[in-house]
Amino acid sequence: MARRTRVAAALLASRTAPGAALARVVLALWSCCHPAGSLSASSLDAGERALSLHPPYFNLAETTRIWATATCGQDESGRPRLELFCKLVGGPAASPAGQTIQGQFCDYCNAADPNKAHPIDYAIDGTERWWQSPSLSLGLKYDEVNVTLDLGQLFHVAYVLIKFANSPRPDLWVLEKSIDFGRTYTPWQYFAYSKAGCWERFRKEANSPLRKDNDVICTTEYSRIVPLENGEIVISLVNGRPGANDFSHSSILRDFTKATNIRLHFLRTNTLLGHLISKAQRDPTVTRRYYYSIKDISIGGQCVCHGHADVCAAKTDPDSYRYQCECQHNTCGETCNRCCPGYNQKSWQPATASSPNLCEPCNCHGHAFDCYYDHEVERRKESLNLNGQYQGGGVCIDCQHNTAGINCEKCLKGYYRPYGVPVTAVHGCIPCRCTSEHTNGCEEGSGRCYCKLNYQGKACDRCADGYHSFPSCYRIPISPATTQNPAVTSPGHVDGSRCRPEYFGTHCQPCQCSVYGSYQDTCHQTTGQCDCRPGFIGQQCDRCISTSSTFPHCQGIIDECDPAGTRDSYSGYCQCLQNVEGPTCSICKPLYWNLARANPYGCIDCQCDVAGVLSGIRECQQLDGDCYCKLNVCGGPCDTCEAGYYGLETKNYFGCQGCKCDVGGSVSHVCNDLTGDCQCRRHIIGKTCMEAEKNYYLPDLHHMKFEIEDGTSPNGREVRFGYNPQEFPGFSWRGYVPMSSIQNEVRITLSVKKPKPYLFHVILRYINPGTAIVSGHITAYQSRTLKGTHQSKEIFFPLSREPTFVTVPGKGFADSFLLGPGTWIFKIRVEGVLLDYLVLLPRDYYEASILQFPVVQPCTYSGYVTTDNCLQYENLPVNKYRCVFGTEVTFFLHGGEYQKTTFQQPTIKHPVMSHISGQEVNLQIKLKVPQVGRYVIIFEYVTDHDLMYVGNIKTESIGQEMEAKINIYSCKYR
Ligand SMILES: [Ca+2]
Ligand SMILES: [Ca+2]
Repeated sequence: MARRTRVAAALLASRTAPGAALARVVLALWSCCHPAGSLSASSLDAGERALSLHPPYFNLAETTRIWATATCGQDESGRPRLELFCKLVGGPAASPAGQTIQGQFCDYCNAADPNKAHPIDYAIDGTERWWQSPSLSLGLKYDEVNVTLDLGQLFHVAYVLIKFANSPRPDLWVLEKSIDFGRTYTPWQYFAYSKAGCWERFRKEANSPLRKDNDVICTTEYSRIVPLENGEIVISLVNGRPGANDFSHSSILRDFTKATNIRLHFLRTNTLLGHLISKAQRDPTVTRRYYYSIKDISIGGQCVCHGHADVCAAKTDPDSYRYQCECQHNTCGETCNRCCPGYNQKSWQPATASSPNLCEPCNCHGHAFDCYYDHEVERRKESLNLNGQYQGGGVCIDCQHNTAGINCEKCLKGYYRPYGVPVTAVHGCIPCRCTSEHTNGCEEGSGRCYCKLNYQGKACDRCADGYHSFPSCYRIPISPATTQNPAVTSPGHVDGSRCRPEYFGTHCQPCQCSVYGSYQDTCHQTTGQCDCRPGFIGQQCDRCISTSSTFPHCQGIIDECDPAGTRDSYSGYCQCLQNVEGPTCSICKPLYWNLARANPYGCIDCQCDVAGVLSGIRECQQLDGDCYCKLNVCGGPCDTCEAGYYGLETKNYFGCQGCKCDVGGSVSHVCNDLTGDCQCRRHIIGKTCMEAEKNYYLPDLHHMKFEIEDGTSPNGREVRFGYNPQEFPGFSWRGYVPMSSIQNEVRITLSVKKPKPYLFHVILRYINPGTAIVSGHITAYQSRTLKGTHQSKEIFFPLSREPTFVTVPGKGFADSFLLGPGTWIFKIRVEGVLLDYLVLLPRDYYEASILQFPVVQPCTYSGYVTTDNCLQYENLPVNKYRCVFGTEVTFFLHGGEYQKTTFQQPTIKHPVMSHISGQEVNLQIKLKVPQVGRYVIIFEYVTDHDLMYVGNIKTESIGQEMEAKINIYSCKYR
């Protein structure tokens, strides 16, 4: 394992950080020469908000659909036609493009000619082109023309701006709106040339002041004949009205401005001295000058979001609504016109300037996702809100987990919630332990069965008084003459003298302890006093101590309740948060730990790897969250095998197994922690590195073995040899050579394939069946000519009737033969032993020279693996602490820009690490802090730079920031 340098940066206290919070560590690396810049990791909400929200205004006409009932240059069915028209204004010089007829400037409309067409689209196209209606020369019916704009959805319209083109503004017309997508229209504003016109046509007083938010007025201002061209009409639907300054408060004005469609209903064209020249004369030289023309229509509006959205964005997949409110305040719907599912504790209302009218979540105690609002429930104060008050009318829908009730606060019939189990507990409602045919469910808290009329007993497994023959339990006929059936005793009696636990007194009356006020349903044997919870008194614990409280809600803070684990002490006993238990809510439930106020459920989940913990469940220590690891398992969550172990699996009850890597065949004793595969040396294979690769073999100590029976006598003949296993058990190859007076010398020819002279021990396998140590001589030589290579040694064969080995020479420390490459002859002279084979043992096998090589140089980091002998330093293991790997870094900034993190493995001995280069690099790391406390942050890195860098560290937890610096030294060694 190559060395990665670590820097212990700074002591960082996260005292205020809540235990389970995700602390964000922001690591910024700067070159030493750069001043530390500022680093902002979060943008917080800016200041105060208005209570009602409004999306911005925009020009609705840009995206609207538009059509007109008649258009110049096309007939009723839309076919092109040539139409002559003249302008009311000007003389010959007015426009060079047209022609002059009797002193008038005239031109043609033609839908087929792009230069002469005036389709209605030109009214909203943003250019100088214009829409034009047919002139009255084609018929007086063209006095009345409609231009309709379909906004596509409901908007608030604040103003309408119309620019006319080559004709004057209309004499008489109505601006109309629809809020039902064009089915019906109502007038928005009337326009007439004269006050008389207002009255005669619309029964409206002209130019009357705006008194009400929904006044529909008649205006004469915009019907004057001048200007003859390019006149404008500005219609404000909000300004000047009483509610204009407080739009969100005036529902009347809000409704008045709503529209899905807008219609310009033109009734009469303006005429030059119109009262003098009668249209009815049908003089075309006059009437071809009368028509409508519009250059541009703008509509200022905003989405209708009922004050619950300040953004209204275009949708990508348009259906009915193209712009969608981004609803806030827990509202939903295209116009934020209803509360979101689960938020119906109060009735929906639009937001106003003084109140956002938030939709409140229902309190279903975690047992339902949705609810509806019921006015009657609110009136009767039956629905509990999240603050524990009976306010609002939310009724939970589809209570889960065998719960029922308006707030899913009760158990279904046939289920009960034992004492002390909080109402939020997921599996709080458990089945009644009662036989269903004799009972009507059971009591909340105690689970005591409610017996049917003719049954009694804790499990309703006996007949009630006056009934007999369980399980039928027939009624005993009442007869004053007979005594009580002796089989039926008093229900509370046990063997006639003592009462059962739930009964008391001489007559064994039932205790009748209150479910709400008492701990259990047993009472004092003689007094009948039940065991009351704090805040409750009375024999049956059915009254409150405090006179200001009403039973069963005996309020009052109970001192003993642990504030970190208590949701409420409302009913006079400690009501624990979801993951807390105990009479004072001071203990985390099994599988949870770290009781702290900051935890919404009191305690947080144990983070244990099920495969690595002893019990097989995620149980951890209450205070530090440490899991109970199996043997040879480490890491805080018990998710890692210790080095040298593998196989973290649930079924491995005894933890990780040892790697079993062969000492000789593997590189190290550490194996893959999942598969157990060891890292083998060259040409070695197998899970534990014990097999040779194909075409290789594993040499044993005797792999340079030479059989004596293959040798020759001094005269070059083959030796005589024996092969009797009784004489030489387990002989090798063909047999063994008995050395005797008649055969006292044998010569073995062998070849040494070492590249240079090498030291060998010589070992012989033999049996000495005699009665004394036998001595002999062994001589090695290459040929008779090379005298200098002669090496002769005395050899002793101790007594041995079993095959055994002797190393030459056999006394004291072994001496060696120096054998160079080539053919060698070994001459053995001895009498009285049986020889099996000879072994040459190279010195590597007995000297372990590599172990004698003194290594003092630390290995340097060079970006590649060197085979030089160097000493590798390793860091102390820290893998049992929380860590974030470089590969988990979310992103980093480079020169202020987001960049994708790149990964690199510096050498194969390094892990994959996050690669950082350049200056002013920001790295953002999210680290899970197990609990509140003081921590040291350690960074592990590799660098091939010789400079020292300074990094700024900023840690950020909820609302808390801390800063520190680290020095990133050059890291030459690995
Ligand atoms: Ca235009
Ligand atoms: Ca042999």
